[in-house]
Formats: sequence, structure tokens, C-alpha cells
Amino acid sequence: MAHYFISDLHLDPSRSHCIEGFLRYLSKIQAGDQLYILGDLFEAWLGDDDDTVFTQTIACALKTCAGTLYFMHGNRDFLLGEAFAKRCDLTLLPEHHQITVGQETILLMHGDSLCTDDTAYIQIRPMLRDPSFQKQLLAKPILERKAIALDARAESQAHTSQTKPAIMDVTPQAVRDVLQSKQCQTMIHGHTHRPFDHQSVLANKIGRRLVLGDWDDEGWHIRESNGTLILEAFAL
Ligand SMILES: [Mn+2]
Repeated sequence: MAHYFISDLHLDPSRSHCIEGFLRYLSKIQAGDQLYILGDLFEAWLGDDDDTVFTQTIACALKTCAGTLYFMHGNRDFLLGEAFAKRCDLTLLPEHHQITVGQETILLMHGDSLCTDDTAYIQIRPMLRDPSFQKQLLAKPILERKAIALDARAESQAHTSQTKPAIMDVTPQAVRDVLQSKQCQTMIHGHTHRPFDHQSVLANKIGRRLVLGDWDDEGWHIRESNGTLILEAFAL
């Protein structure tokens, strides 16, 4: 029995190499294994009622996976809801979730809330995560939601290209604050697409921050085996 952590697959019908890689990945997960999907599994999520061949393919693969699956929202698939989760046997996790592996408590997050220098995004984030805003959005016809998602993506790309790379990374202060408030010394997150195993993130020289990579030319995961966490890339 092992734990696996992935994020930022950005699955989309146009990214067939990632879809195929993910289907192969799921088929290798065994009964008793736990797979944690830490957000941005999908490039965009219009709502659980957006039923396409693509969403059916992914739902079927998740549902038939032998392991136990957990899902945390990212900044792109924050509209994924209970209906889709139920259909795939996914357990939805809150935006901070702690698990215990061996002797160690690990804090799981998507990572977007740690990029506190990105003030434009940090300001709109509470609205995007607000259940009443989401309800209003989901009440719109799918075509209208699709147009809104395309606009948001174009705006996000423009914002990313105009923002200094350092601003799109987590801030040390945000990392320390969340680890201290959650009384935790190890965290795993994605979002920044900067895979790395950071040691000594706290003032007292302890603490560890493992960052997942996004799936594109290769896939990334963190594998836990016998209590040891290993960040690995693999061919898709
Ligand atoms: Mn993200």
C-alpha cells in the first residue's frame, strides 16, 4: 500500500498525450493504494453537467481505478462538484487537508493561495471560491459558461505573461504562516509548475515543501513508500 500525489495535469481534449498518460497511470494504481489529486486535474471545468466524451472517458477511468482517490480543487477546476465526485468515487477534500503517513503529518494544498505576491489573483480568489458565486455561475447555460471560461483563460494568460516570474511563485512568508497555523512541518502542493523538494523552509531549519510538476512533456508525482516521500518525473 502506497500513497501517490499528483496535480496540474491540465487535462483537455486537445492534450491527448496527457489523457493517455493519465489513463495508463490510473491503471497501475493498485487496490489499497491512495491517490491524491491536488488540483488542476482539468484545464477547465464548466460544471458537472458538461457531459462530453472527454469527461465520460476520465470519469470512467477514475471510477474503475483500483485505489482510493481523493480530489482537491485547483484554480482551474474549482467548479468540480459532488455530482462528478460521486460518479467517479472521488472524495472531495477541503483546500487544506492533513494526512498522516507513518510518523509524519503532511499538509496538502493546491498552492495558489501561497502565491501572495500575485495580488490581482489573491483579491479575486475568495469570490471564485464563494459557494453563492459558484451557484450563480453554474445556473448559466453551458455555452455562456464556456465563453466566460475562454475569457478567463485569455485574461489569465495575459496576466501571467505580464507578471514577473517571481510573483507567480509562493512566498516564504505564506509557506511559514500556513505550516505554523496548521502545526505541520511537511507540505505537498502543486500549481507553480516548479517541481522541487525544498528542505528547511522554517526559521528553525526544519520543514519540507515538496512541489509537484505539471504534466506536459513528462508526468510528475510524489510517491510514498515505507514512509519516504520521493518526487519523480516519468515519461507519458
Ligand atoms: Mn493551479
